Amino acid sequence: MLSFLKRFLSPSASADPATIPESHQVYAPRKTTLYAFGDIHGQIRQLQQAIDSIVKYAEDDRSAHYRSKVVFLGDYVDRGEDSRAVLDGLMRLPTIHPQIDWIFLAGNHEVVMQGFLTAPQDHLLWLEYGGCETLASYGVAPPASNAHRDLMVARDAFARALPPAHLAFLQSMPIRHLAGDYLFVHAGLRPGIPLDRQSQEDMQWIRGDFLEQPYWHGKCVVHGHTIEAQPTVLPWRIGLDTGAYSGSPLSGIRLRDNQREVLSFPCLRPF
Ligand SMILES: [Mn+2]
Repeated sequence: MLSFLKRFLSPSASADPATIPESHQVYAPRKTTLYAFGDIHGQIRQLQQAIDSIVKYAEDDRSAHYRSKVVFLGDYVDRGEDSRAVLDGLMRLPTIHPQIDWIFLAGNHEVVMQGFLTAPQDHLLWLEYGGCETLASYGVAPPASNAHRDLMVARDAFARALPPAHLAFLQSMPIRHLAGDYLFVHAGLRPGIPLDRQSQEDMQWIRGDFLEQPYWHGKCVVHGHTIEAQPTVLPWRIGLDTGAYSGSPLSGIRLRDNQREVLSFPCLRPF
């Protein structure tokens, strides 16, 4: 009772950057179960398992009078074979399961994919980092070379093949999401910068400067982007990119009150 009262009076963990709270002091919003999933990168079968599992969990949430909110942490496309199917599957979720709140953050791969559509010459890296697999999933041949003319041919074919609803879905994705003591973002945050002054580039691309030193950002940061062998569950950050595209599990987490449960969906295809 005392702990409930304490939480009621002071519902959020400390905002002092020098003080990292204990895990049990970090709370999901009241009466809401949060779910988050790391980088999917075109792995439709693991995504489907994750969705089936969430839908079951959400029934439990409902009977316990909790709302269910699911945050996908970005990087839906590239590297894996089924980027198109992954985007298709994700964008339908709010219609199929309206009882669940669905949030789809933009990862750096979603940014670069859209960059290729506007200025392919400036986004050649996309082709090296899995963009050719995404083009193939839309039935588009990769550029024959990096010559401007070949790039424009591939870009135009991609623009024709990409359904307007997919483009609108990509353009609608927020960069970050706040819920209780948790901040969801694709890559991480820059230490020493207030939450409302973090740059979009850092939130979608940062690695070492965020990961190397424990730092309390005023929220526990739930992120993907940098592959780790296991989900990393620390008081100040939760890293969920376990490299699903390379035959490893797709990782997620379930956050309710001050409890944390790791979710794991193994690769089913031969690798
Ligand atoms: Mn990624």
